[in-house]
Amino acid sequence: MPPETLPGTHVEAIELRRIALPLKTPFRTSFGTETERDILLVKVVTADGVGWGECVAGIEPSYSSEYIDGAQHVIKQFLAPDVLAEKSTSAVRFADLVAGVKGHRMAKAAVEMAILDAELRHAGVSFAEYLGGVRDRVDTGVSVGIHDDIGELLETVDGYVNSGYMRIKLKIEPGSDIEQVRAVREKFGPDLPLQVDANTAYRLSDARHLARLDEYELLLIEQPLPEDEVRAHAELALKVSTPICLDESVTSIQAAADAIELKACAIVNIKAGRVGGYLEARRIHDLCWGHGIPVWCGGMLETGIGRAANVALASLPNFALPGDTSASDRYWATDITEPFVLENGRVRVPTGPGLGVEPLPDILDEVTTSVETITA
Ligand code: NPQ
Ligand code: MG
Repeated sequence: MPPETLPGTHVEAIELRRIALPLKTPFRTSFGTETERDILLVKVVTADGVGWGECVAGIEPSYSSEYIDGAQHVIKQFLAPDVLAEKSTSAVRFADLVAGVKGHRMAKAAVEMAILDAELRHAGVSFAEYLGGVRDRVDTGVSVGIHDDIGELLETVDGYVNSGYMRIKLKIEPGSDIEQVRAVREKFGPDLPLQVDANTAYRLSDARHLARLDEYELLLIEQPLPEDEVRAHAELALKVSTPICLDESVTSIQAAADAIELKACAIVNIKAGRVGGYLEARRIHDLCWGHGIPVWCGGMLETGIGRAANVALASLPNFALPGDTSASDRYWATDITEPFVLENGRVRVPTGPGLGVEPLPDILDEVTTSVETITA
C-alpha cells in the first residue's frame, strides 16, 4: 500500500486516558530509576471507528525535554483542536496540520499513531503492511538496567539469555561500565551479542575511558554524549573503535541526515515517539538504508499498544539489529493487550487491521487513573 493512499477520516473526539502500570522490577538508567509507568493513551473516535495511540513521554523530563503532563497539555490545547477542526484528516497530513506547533514530538507521535490506527483498521490493513514490513517475526533483544551488584547483574542477564533474547543491552554510566561489561563478556563468552547504552552520561573528555570498552567487541555504544553534541560524537567515533549509535540526538530525519553526514554514528536507534511518529520513523529508516546505515527499533517501556507498532516498524528491511522490542513480560505482570511473547528470540508481528491488538476493556478499566475527552 503506497504511503499516500490512506483514505482519511473525520475525528469526532479524542480521549486522553492515563494508566498506571507497575514495572515488574525497577529499571535504572543513567537518568534515574523507574518503578512504575504513568502512560498516556490517546483514543481517536472517528466516523469509521476508533484508533489507539500511546505516548512514550516519561513522568519527568529526564530522557528528553518532554514529559507526560506537558504532552497531555499540548495535545489538549493545540493538537486536538487542529485535528477536530478538520472535516477529514489523515495521518499522512497530520505533520503539516500541526506544523505550527514546534517540537513536542512525543505528543504528536501519539496522536498521529491513533489516527493512523483508525485509518488502517477501517481500510483492513496492518501497520506492518502499510509501513512496508518484510518479516513476520522480529529479532528481539533486551535492555538491562544498571545494577549495583555485579553478581545480580549476571543473574539478570542469565535469565534473559535463557529466555532466548538475541542480544543484551547493558545500561551504563560513569562508575558502572567497564567492569560490568567485562564481567558479562567473561561469563557469557565472545558470541553473546552485547551492546551498551549511556543515555548521554559521558563527555567527549571521557573518550579514552570509553575506548577501554573496545576490547569487549560490543555491537555498539548508544548515545554516550549529550543530545545536542552531534559533532562531538563524530570526534568520539575517531577515538573509539566500537561503532557509535545515536538515540536521543536523532529527533528528526534532518537530524539523522546531519549525523550521518558528520559521521557521528554508524548505526541509528529509531524510536517513533522521539521523532514525531511512525511516518517520520519510516522516512529515517529509508534514509539510513540509502546510506548503508543499519537501524534497530528502540523501546520506551511501552504497553502492548506501543509495542505492536514498534514490532511492525521493526519488520522493515533495514532493521538489521535486534530491537528493544522485548516481550510484554519483560516489563509487565499483566499487559493491557494480549501479551507479546518471545518465541525462539523473536516476537511475532501482528497481522490484524491497524495495530492488530487492542486494550482488553476489563484490564484497561483497572489500570486507568483518569480520562478526559475532547470534542470540537
Ligand atoms: C533507551 N529505553 O533506549 C530507553 C530509555 C528509557 C528500553 O532502554 C520512562 C520514559 C522510562 C522513558 C526508561 C530502553 C524510560 C524511558 C528507559 C526511556 O534509551
Ligand atoms: Mg537509548
